Amino acid sequence: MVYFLSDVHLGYGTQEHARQREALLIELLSVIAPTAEVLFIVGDLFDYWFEYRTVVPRAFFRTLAALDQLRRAGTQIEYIIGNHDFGHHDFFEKELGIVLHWQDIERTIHGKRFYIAHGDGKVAGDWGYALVRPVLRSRLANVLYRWIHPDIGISLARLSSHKSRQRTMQWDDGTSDSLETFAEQKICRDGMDYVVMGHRHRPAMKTFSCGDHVGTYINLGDWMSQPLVGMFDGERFLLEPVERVIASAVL
Ligand SMILES: [Mn+2]
Repeated sequence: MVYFLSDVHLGYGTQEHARQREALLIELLSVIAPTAEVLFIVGDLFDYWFEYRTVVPRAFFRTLAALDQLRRAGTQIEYIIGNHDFGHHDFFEKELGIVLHWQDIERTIHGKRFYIAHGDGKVAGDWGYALVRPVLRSRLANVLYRWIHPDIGISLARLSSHKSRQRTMQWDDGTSDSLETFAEQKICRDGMDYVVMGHRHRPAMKTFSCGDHVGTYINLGDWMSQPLVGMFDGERFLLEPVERVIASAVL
């Protein structure tokens, strides 16, 4: 089984809610371990992340340990960086053996073509972010930022993340969905079977038919409103509530 999750936004909200979300994630990671060939983290796992050469944010150590355990159980983990958790360096790769991607990826899974992207920079009205994205992600900005004391640097990352999310929520006006348009292009123009994204904070599963080709766009939603996990068994793609996946694994 191949699993997909995105926009968990660990660290967001009251400490109680953040901890609940984290506990749910950790439970999910442990129940999928026996069946998970691959886990794709489709961005914004953390509400903020900034790491230094020798320091990582302590608030997430439980999740880091759970990811480590899943890796040791033999699951391959690929992590597409989102717009909230771009402060990565090499901790995930070097300490956890998780493959980090700074760009969208394409994979063939059980003969089906997948296009996997967080979705930032694709939403209409996101042009402000499209302009600052290369700056935020630049090597120079990263190096300079690392000169700030971690207690201050990580607080700043947290603060700027809060601003960024307020913006993301404003797109949720229901008038147009450019991620859907993007997905349709990937399916109809590039022949993808599945396009999996997050970022929009609104779950979706929509099939597009073009000629004799049929493809499906999946949006994984977000964990603040309804924690979901995408599951592909080689035949079907399911978008399931995390609680249900945990409950059925326990039975
Ligand atoms: Mn997000």
